Amino acid sequence: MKNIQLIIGDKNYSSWSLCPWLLLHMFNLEFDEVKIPLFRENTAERLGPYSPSLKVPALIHGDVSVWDSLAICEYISENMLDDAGWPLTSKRKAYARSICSEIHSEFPNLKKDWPMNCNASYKLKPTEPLLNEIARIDAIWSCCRKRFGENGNYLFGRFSIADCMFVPMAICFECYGAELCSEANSYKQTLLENPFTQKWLELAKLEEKHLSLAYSNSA
Ligand SMILES: N[C@@H](CCC(=O)N[C@@H](CS)C(=O)NCC(=O)O)C(=O)O
Repeated sequence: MKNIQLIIGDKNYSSWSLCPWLLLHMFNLEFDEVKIPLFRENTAERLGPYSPSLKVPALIHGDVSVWDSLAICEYISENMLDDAGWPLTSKRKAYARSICSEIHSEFPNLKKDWPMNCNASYKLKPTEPLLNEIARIDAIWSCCRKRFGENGNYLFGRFSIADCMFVPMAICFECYGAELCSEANSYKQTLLENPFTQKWLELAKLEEKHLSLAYSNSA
C-alpha cells in the first residue's frame, strides 16, 4: 500500500473528486485510489472511516486525514510539492487562490442545474441566473489567460491547482453546451484534452451508470 490514499466517488458524477485526482496525476505522485460509489445504501457507512463529512474526496497521508477538494489540493501542494501546486509569485498565487475559493463556494445554479455527468451529452437551456454564472466563469478564464497565461496553455501558464478546480466545469460546459468566448473556449479545450482528464473520462465510461442523465443532486 502506498503512503497516500485518495478516496473518490464515481468518476461519472463526482466533480470534486476529480480535482485532487488530477493534481496527484499531473505531479506524478503515486497514490492508492479508493473508490466509493455515491448514492447507494451503504455509501455513508463506507465513507465513515475516511471522511468526517461523509463526502468525497478525502485524502489519507500517513496519520493525517484531509477532506474537501480545495483543502486536499492545498495540503498536497504544501506537503508534497514544495508549494509548486500554486503559481510562483505571491500576486499570481493570491489571484489563483481567489478564483479557486470562488468556484468552490459560489455558482449554486451551475452546481444544481448542470451537475457533472461525464456520459451525458445534451443541450440544456440555461436559466438567466445560470447564464450569469457561465459569463462569470468565461470572464475568469479569459482574463486569467490574458493576464497570466504567457508561458503555457493553462490559466497561469503552467498547470496549477486553479486548473484542477475548473476541469469539472469544462466537462459540464462541453456536455450541456455552454457558449463561451473564443479565449475561454480554447482554455476549455486545453482542460478537456489534458491526458489525465481523458483518462478520467475513459474510466468513467466503464462505470455502471447509476443515475439518470439529468439527475438533480449536485454531486
Ligand atoms: N466542498 C466539498 C464538496 C464535496 C461533495 O459535495 N462531494 C460529493 C461528490 S462530488 C459527495 O460526496 N456527495 C455525496 C453526498 O452528498 O451524499 C469538496 O469540495 O470536496
